[in-house]
Amino acid sequence: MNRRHFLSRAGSAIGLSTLSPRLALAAAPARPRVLEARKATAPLMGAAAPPTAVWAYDGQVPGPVIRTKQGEELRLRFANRLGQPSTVHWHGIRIDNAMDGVAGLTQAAVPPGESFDYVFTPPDAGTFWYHPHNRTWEQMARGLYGLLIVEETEAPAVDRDLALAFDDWRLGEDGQIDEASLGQMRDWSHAGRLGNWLTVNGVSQPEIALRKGERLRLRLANCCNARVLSLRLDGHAAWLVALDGQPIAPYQPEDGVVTLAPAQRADLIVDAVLEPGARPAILEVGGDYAVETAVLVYRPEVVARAALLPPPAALPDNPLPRALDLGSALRQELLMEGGAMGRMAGARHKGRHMGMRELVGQGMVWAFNGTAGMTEAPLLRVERGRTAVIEMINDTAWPHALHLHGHHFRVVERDGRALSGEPWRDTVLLQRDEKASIAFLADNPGKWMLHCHMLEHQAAGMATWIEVAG
Ligand SMILES: [Cu+2]
Repeated sequence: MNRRHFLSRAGSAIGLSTLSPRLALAAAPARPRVLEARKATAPLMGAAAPPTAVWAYDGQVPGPVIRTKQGEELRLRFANRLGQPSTVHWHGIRIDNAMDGVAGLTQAAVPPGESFDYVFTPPDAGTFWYHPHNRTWEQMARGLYGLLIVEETEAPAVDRDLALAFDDWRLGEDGQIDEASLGQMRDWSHAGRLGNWLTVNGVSQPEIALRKGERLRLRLANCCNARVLSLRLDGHAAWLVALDGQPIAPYQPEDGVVTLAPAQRADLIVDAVLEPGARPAILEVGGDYAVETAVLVYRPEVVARAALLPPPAALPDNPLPRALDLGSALRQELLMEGGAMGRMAGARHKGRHMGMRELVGQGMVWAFNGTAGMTEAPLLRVERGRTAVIEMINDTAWPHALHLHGHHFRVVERDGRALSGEPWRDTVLLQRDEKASIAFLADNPGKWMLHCHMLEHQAAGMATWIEVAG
């Protein structure tokens, strides 16, 4: 009896008597895990203050940490219970194009009340994250984001693996999200929406317990709309072991500072060397300030070690391209223009040229190669298997964080200096007036966005796409 025949008889009296519950369970397709976006509240200002109304995945901010294993299929049913259409983008995953979650490019936005099944197998282990890719500037500002951790088959030996999602919120005096400023052109044409309230995993200045002698893996993710974070763990020499999910040769950064543009991640290995009672902070540092974002609290107990821990080994390699053939690469310039204090006089939008005044009326203030916003044709069309180089020129008075979907890339040139062996990244920070060339192997077919991850810049024109043919 073949399988179909067997199943078709299962409902009959004879079938039922021969079908054990165990077989019935095994035959049922695996139910996907549901990830539901809905309105919720979160105690952003602390337990003593009234909670903040947010939009959240599964009712929590950040959304649940989704943990999976490298090479294993992940099935997630996104259920949209918001009042507006949404999608889920799996940031940094070299994913099948149809699962990339970009509304209007790889899928239609999921209407309120409907759902969409995301099924993909992450090729790379590392620290990734997820967020909407429809009205991202609003939906993320309201709380929709979460971490996606893909575990190595052979994970490094650590006592604890801590994932920390950093976010800055713009809250009013009442502790609620400042809605009046959503979409405000002053933010869009300047640095983007900068918050006035910083949280780590949805909590302001959380205390994280640890014990002397432990080895920690710290996964830091910048989930802010637009703020660049420079983070330093006080009192410890941390090893940087991965950036944007991809392993690097471990090293201890100068001054201990790790700078993360919006959407960037860093994995650190930290040995807890302080004494019980110590309270070192993870600081966000600038030229003349240091803010405590979270505090590590050493517990009275100590983990005894027979010997000092050796420096951490490199994380296992991910299946990234072996070589980038720069000599035969397809090259494309990307001129970034616009914004406050810029020189841009106008740009193409909706198929015709507009002056600045008209552009601003359309909510546009930035342009790539003279065009504001998405175009019918891609910026670049490249055959599968070829190396592509995008020469980015930041001709604006602002930093930008350029994110390429579906691929990791290396920076191969900065301000005219050739670089080799730079880390694989999915997001790169360009300072004002800076130039940087990125190279990647176009090995993932489909339509892939390339945009500024300062979400207000993206919404106001800094968005384009490339196509990998084949
Ligand atoms: Cu930008």
